[in-house]
Amino acid sequence: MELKEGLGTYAENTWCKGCGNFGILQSIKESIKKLEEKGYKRENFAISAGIGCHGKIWDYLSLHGLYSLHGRPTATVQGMKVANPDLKVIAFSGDGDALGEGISHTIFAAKRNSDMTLVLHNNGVYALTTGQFAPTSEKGYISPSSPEGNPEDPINPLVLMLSSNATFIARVFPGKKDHMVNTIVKAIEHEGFSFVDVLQPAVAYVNTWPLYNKITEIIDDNGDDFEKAMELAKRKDKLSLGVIYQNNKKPPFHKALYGDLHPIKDRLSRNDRIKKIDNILNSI
Ligand SMILES: Cc1ncc(C[n+]2csc(CCOP(=O)(O)OP(=O)(O)O)c2C)c(N)n1
Ligand code: SF4
Ligand SMILES: [Mg+2]
Repeated sequence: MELKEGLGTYAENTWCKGCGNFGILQSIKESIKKLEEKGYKRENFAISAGIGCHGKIWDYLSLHGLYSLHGRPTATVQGMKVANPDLKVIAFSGDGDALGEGISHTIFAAKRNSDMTLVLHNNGVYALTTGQFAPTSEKGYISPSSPEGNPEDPINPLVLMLSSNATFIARVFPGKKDHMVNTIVKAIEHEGFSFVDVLQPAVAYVNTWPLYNKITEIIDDNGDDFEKAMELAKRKDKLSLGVIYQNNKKPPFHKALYGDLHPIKDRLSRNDRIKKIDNILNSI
């Protein structure tokens, strides 16, 4: 596939006017450009996306990748990375996608420290399917599936990721774009699992722009202080933006699995593979 210079595509954009997804798309484009300036190659980025309004970002980015099933973009990019460790892989996932249908993939990618970035389009709603309450919807949220108000408490994605041993956890807001771009660059450069919780207004359902503009606060990067990270994740008076937690001591999954082997470059020839299999069979 030929990659477009400006990272955009010819696909018609069908997001609602004012949707926070526009800020995510723009921030990703700027982040990729910054990474290219640092020497990363465009052809070595690979992306996947789930199903939902967020998933359309796949159509709007001229990058290599594979459109996934609902809840499976994280599984998809992990496969890409394990097969080709040269890649920088990014999964775009909705709050329903990553914390509902695909929650086990999200937890296990963090647990095994897969070298990937998960961008969570956290709009607190199943947006594409007309606004049903999602895992991060506020209690009391009135929707087609909760006409009397959502009876459940929301999942806190940052607390979930800390408990799952994610090695990089950040929160960003498209209303603070330069900060968002710089944080996404840090997330993609992190060697291991990086989780970026994006506070994404879905204006068609709840216009959270004014609220997030008011209660978000940019913090200094926290580093690997786990207790402080939990405090920041649970804080309610303000929503902290920035790197909530980063731990560089754990090896990424593919290195723990096969060290410096490169499954593509170090691939055995057909004859060598047959010989190896013969040896195994003969030794039984
Ligand atoms: C296995 C499966 N279950 C349900 C659906 C229907 N479905 C498509 S999009 C969607 C909502 C997605 O919500 P979210 O992941 O939060 O993305 P958003 O639209 O909010 O960006 C659902 C339930 C589906 N496509 N596949
Ligand atoms: S329904 Fe919500 S998430 Fe989907 S495009 Fe419209 S504003 Fe954005
Ligand atoms: Mg959603």
